[in-house]
Amino acid sequence: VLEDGGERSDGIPIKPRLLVVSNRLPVSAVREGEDSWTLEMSAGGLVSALLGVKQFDARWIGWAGVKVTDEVGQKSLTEALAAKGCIPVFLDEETVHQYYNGYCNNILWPLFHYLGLPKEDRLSTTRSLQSQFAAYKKANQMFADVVNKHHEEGDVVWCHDYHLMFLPKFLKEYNSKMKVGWFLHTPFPSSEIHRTLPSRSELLRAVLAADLIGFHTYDYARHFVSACTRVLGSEGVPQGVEDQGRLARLAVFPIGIDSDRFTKVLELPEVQEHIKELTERFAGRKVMLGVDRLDMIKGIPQKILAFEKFLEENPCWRDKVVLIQIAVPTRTDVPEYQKLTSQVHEIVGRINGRFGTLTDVPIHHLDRTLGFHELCALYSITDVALVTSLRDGMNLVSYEFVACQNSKRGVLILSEFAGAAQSLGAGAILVNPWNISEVSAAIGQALNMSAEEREKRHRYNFAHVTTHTAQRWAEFFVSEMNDAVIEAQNRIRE
Ligand code: ADQ
Repeated sequence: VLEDGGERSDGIPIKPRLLVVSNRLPVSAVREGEDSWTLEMSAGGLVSALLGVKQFDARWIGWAGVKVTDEVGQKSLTEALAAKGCIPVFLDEETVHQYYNGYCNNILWPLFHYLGLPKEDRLSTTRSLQSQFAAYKKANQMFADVVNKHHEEGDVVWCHDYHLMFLPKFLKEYNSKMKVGWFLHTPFPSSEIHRTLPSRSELLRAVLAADLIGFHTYDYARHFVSACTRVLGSEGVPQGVEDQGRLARLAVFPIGIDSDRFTKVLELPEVQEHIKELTERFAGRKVMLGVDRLDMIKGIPQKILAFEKFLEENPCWRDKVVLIQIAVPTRTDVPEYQKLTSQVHEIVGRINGRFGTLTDVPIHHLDRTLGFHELCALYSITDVALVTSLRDGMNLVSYEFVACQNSKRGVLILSEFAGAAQSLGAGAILVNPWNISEVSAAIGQALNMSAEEREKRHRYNFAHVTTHTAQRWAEFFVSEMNDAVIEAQNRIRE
């Protein structure tokens, strides 16, 4: 998965070593025999972005998404992953349940996306919050143990996301000189939301142990500083946050994609073949596309309801437009996600029943991951992409769509609550995804847009996507981190 660093003849590594730490490794492991494994790439924003990062000698540390308790299994999986530059953290079932399904997915994820804390009866919530928080800390400690074991002097450790907010603190407890950065891929919510969390102070302090803290947008960084000043009484300064006599640097690093990977793949004969097939299949119809993990933050029901409204109000378009919604199921153990799946199926079934004919339906809904070639072909034949996240840290699907649109110049309808609205806003049609009428009107505007206008908007977004890449994002973060560490050392000397 990750490229080898290699050495110069004098033994000095060509590329700096980077330890990327995230909850999940970029691969999922499936056990085939006692000591044999198949490794499959997993879908997701962080994976897509870091695949584009080639300038470091990177190791990736994380959970392989599988329960392995026996020694033979752990050893063989460690070896299989090592060949891909990956190092596993083994989490037991109870920890996964309490830390991952519980505190991460049921508490932090909804809270950071403004969906609030769970609404069951308060007392049981408080009790389960306490045990899930304990499991969260325990899991973070397990990650810290593995990182510490593999850390070599000079390595840069880059911790990712809300799963690992305690990691900077635990790593610094092991070794105060370790270069530690932390980046949040989700929004950081308004301090008024964050302060409802019972463990609000501990979480903030744990993150503040990092040398550098990064966010996708200024708003998220501002919310974080407000939370620190209001909850901890720490001081916001131009470089970051000063807390208990120590400065944690804060900066904004909007993520991007490896745009070349997308533009190049479109030239491959097999992708051209896919494009031809899809074009023939949907001839005479405009294609609208949604690609999302099936998650409540992605606003999939809202998007489909807006499409229904559009069909309702524009009968002339009924047999001239199709919505393809690709929704890859995630977190399938969590009841909320199971409910969402049924809800989406129900709405799609109803609309297809209402507007479908014997030979065709207006919505093609797929509950699965698409291969990279298939996905790029689909992006490239799309006339209108619909990204209607209720909240989204950035949203890379919008970037990927733009990267694949150099021949078609399709239109992007983008939620104003996605971080990407701040970078692609000038080229996209921005919408409030909660306002079904507004989204329906945007669909009409996009489908009827003149070629000239589409060209202008596409050019703007394409220039952004191809210059603000994943590589640039990572380079910028790591170089800022080196600066932060040097600055901190100078301060100690003074
Ligand atoms: P995600 O919530 O996973 O990421 P997003 O940024 O849109 O959201 O990335 C999804 C990725 O998964 C894309 O690369 C997309 O191609 C892929 N994907 C989704 N559905 C797929 C399918 N059915 N088949 C194949 N591939 C599929 C989190 C945050 C985002 C933030 C990223 C990166 O929630 O806001 O942009 O991290 O920081």
